[in-house]
Amino acid sequence: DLVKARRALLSVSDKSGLIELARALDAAGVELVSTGGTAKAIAQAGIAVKDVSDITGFPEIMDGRVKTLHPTVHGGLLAIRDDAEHREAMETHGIGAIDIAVINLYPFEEVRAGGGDYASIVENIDIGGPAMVRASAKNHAYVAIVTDPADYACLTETLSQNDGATPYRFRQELAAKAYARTAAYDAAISGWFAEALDIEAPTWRAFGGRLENVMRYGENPHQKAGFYVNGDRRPGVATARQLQGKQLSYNNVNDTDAAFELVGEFDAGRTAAVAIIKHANPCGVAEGATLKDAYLKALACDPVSAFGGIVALNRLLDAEAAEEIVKTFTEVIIAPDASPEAAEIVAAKKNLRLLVTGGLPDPRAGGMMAKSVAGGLLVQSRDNAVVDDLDLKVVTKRAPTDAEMADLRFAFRVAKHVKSNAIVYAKKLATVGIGAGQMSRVDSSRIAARKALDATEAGGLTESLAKGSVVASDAFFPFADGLLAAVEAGATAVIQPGGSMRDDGVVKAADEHGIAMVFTGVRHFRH
Ligand code: 93A
Repeated sequence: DLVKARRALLSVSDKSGLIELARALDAAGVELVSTGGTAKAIAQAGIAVKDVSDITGFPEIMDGRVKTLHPTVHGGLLAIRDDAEHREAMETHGIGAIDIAVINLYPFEEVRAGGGDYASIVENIDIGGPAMVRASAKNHAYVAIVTDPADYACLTETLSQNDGATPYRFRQELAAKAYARTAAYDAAISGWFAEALDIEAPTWRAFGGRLENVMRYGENPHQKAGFYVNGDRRPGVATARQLQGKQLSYNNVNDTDAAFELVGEFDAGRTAAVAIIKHANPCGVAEGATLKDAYLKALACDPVSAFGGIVALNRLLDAEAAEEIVKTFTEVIIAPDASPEAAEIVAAKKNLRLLVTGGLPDPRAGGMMAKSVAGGLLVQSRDNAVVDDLDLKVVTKRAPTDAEMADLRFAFRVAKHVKSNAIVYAKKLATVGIGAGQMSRVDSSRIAARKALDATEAGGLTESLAKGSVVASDAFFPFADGLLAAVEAGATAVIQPGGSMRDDGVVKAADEHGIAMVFTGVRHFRH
């Protein structure tokens, strides 16, 4: 199953690593055939190369739209070498076999992400490239198809280890990768159309993505995992620069995403904000005069859970905040940027990953989210409702004070990012107790109250942190019990969507206890 490499076809838009590869192939005695720009680059480096027009006997036409779409090329890629009829066709039509294809496609994703105009995005839909990739991959019994410059070194090494030939298993693996690439490419094109035409449902096609990173394992060590990116430039885990630390794990990426999306809710011009995340739920979130202030307030909410957590900041990480964060064992820090002093402080912790994104994600932006279920994908538009845009209605006799109102907005902003059922206690723009992921709302209320007591004890305080706090609920209280649990803990104001059949009873219970309650009219389920 070894195939001796005699002839290679190279046609690449991304020319990185090209010359090195061409030189190695040439030295291994492989004949090179190439398209316009690629051939030019190879020839300029002084390496012998044939132009594809020389083998097709046909010029590149229509601005290169038609250059390799020719039987000489596709016959050379698709021929079954030990089939008598195929061999006869090759001889009759002067078709030479191609044993290696090195192809990367027109940069559709990059041009789209770079905000190219309609015509130039369309022009960057590669037709001939994917046709050759798919043909080569189909004929992997004979052809090695390389679609990623990161695999060039592996190709030359494999050739030198096998006396200038490629093994079957190697060609099979390359074929699998090739189809993943063309699938992702078409998914990106379809996703672009859907966005341009404002068709929402079909955008699930945009979830093809490109394999960015193979992880050591998935959620658990016996699961395999990879990180696929789809070209969306939203600041966050997919586009961040990792300045230091170990490779991100599957859970790291999931948690870091949750953390950064949460701090994206806090306008950096208005306030400093910090979120600490564990298992994709916040265990502490706070606004502060400075990041250090916000971090300490967030940490105080649940210092036990913060151990081994992810810390997200909405502003440039400064030295003062970095010094505090490194005192607690932390897995990842993510921020729009980091000062050189802060980066140096973090550098003392070799394993701690530091990611910088260059900006914050826009919480109001559209876009689609997907979740896999048995047999398919569930797709929906992003929850881009922001409390500042909502028509808040006071439904109790007592209206919230200004301080309560600020905390209510804060708490509802956080509740959006807590797994349902979500109950968030907040005071002075910091969470003091969070109840997440319970099957009954009253259990979440009780857990959040219990966490507030724990935080009180951890802080060595005498008065419960829940006293004088406000409470946010991601969905309406179906009964008064959840509200009463909050009242008992010492909360004075509540924010919730409203809309229950029993709203009247819940509002009445609030009035009886002098609670101020606000309806948002918008629900924030998150699962
Ligand atoms: O315009 S195409 O869709 N038509 C073709 O026949 C064709 N053949 C190769 N694009 C085509 N290609 C692409 O050209 C390759 O996929 C590669 O991305 C690029 C290389 O062109 P050059 O060698 O001129 O830089």
